[in-house]
Amino acid sequence: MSAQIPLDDILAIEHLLSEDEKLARDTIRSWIKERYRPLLNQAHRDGIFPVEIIPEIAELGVFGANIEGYDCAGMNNVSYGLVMQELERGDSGLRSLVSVQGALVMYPILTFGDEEQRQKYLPKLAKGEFVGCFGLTEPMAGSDPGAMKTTAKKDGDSYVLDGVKAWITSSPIADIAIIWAKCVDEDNIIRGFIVERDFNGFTTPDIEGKFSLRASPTGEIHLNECRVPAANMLAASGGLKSPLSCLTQARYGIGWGVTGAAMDCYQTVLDYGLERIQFNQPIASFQLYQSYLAEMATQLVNMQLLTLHYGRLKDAQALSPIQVSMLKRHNVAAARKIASDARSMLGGIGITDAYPVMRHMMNLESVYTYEGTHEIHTLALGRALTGISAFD
Ligand code: TGC
Ligand code: FAD
Repeated sequence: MSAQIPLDDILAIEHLLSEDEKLARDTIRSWIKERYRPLLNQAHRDGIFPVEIIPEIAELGVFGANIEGYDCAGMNNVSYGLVMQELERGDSGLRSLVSVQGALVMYPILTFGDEEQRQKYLPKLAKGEFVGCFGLTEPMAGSDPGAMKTTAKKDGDSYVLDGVKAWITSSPIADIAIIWAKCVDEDNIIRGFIVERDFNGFTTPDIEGKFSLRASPTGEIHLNECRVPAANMLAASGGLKSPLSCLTQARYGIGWGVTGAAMDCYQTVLDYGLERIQFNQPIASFQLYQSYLAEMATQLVNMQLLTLHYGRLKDAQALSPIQVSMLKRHNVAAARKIASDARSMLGGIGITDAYPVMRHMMNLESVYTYEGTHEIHTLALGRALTGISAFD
């Protein structure tokens, strides 16, 4: 038997990270192992998110972790990415909660809101006293959000919102929602609104029957003549570009997050293959099993190189939306393949929750679809490379 080389040593990642970055990663990794993993299988079986743990998640400083001020941790974007990686090493549903809160709720309030709105909402969101959600998708407007039907009509000091949002992460437990609507009095320009749970005409029915992201609440949002104070409009938002720029923040975190899920699948099948005996030898001794592991390790190193390089670019404020499209598209597809191969490498037991792999595999089906499907990112890249839009 020759010496085993840990995956981390192939990239030599430890040499590329600062002490603060390693601390952020290791803190979340331990918390997931000690606190979240023990809750996870039951939560997944029951199809619920364990909301009682939200204050503890907030204590870790992960909500809006890359935002400065407003009780946020003010991490750099590599630390933030490593946090996402470790959360999703646990479960994509947990990473979804955290990335929606930070990138899709806190980011638009910070970027498009006024100081009063920031002071009112951001510290509460950072401390987990409020949970937020992001309503862009509609039943008839998924990949093409510009086709949304939700409207906002000015009426005195309020806007009246009407419409239905579909597939909204955290909506069933949310205290506030960022709703994107067409302002009918302003030539249908798209603007964001902060809608609070107790505003009349706001309801959030659950979506039932999910096989994926079972430990994450997903619902609709119904806006039925929902009256929202004009002061809750995000006045600096305007046009489809505003919600799309939030998606760029969330997609960046997803690129890191799925790397964690894939690492968990790889480590599981590496350990399993060394223990599991068939034909009188560990299955990891067979060339076909080693071929799978070699491919996974290569993909994981590629994924980490992309995240780290783009993380450093983001910290230098030099990361573009199209680079983020490439990151999301590449890393999610790679993670999905790793999870699927890992499932097969576990044999029959791989279809149960004795191992985390099938849960990751099912979760990654959602991640492949949300935040821009794989095909939409293919076309976004195709448009950027050729200068020809396939959408028009
Ligand atoms: P298009 O003409 O391309 O763009 C309109 C304006 O927006 C700008 N833009 C972006 N800005 C920042 N970031 C991006 N990623 C951007 N993409 C485009 C663009 O420059 C333009 O600006 P301007 O100044 O010229 O007006 O718009 P289009 O209608 O052709 O659509 C393009 C397309 C299809 C790529 C886009 O609409 C798209 O990304 N579709 C996918 C929709 C999507 O990703 N939905 C996600 C919903 S949220 C979600 O899934 C949360 S899951 C959360 C979780 O649980 O983690
Ligand atoms: P469609 O747009 O109808 O696409 C169906 C298929 O057609 C896909 O394979 C797609 O790639 C393909 N397709 C569409 N257009 C083209 C084209 N031009 N060329 C080639 N193929 C094309 N949304 C939110 O706003 N907030 C959330 O918090 C949120 N959370 C989600 C959580 C989960 C678990 C899921 C599953 C979704 C969530 N979404 C959320 C919605 C998500 O962003 C959409 O599902 C996604 O954008 C795709 O839209 P759609 O489901 O309507 O599919």
